[in-house]
Amino acid sequence: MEKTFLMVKPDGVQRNLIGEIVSRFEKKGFQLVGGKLMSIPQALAEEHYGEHKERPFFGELVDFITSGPVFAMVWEGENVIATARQMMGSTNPKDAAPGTIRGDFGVTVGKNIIHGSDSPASAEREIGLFFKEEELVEYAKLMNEWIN
Ligand code: RTP
Ligand code: MG
Repeated sequence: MEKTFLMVKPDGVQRNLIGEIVSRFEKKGFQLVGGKLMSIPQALAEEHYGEHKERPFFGELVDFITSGPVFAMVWEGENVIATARQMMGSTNPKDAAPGTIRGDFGVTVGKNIIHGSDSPASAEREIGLFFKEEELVEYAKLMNEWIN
């Protein structure tokens, strides 16, 4: 079953949005298989956002993501990578549709509340960066029979 890496960014934690965000993915029908509140070390932040190293906002991005605790999660489900991105909305909250997380709760691109892997390759890479194998829990939910 497909897995993705999602993370409530420091602004989402400060604004008490962890529960709201977890609730949206639970209600959608995805399954939480890993989660932890953590502070991101500088080196991990730079590696996580490595694809943006040459961008002018890289320094700000790393400073922001290390500025306070984040809630890191792994979610599982059919097409969860692409569907989670849709549920998050466009990168810039000004373009994000109402009903999406960024559309409902965000204002500026630098503080856009949530991160989600953008492809199967990044999901695998990011899960590996943030979670040890033994931190992920495989379990059956009878309710999934009503979804899939
Ligand atoms: P993320 O990686 O955080 O899930 O966001 P994303 O895929 O939607 O967007 P991405 O292109 O990967 O950009 C990563 C984060 O960089 C910040 N950003 N700032 N100042 C700017 O023009 C700018 N552009 C991007 C955003 O916070 C974005 O989430
Ligand atoms: Mg991205």
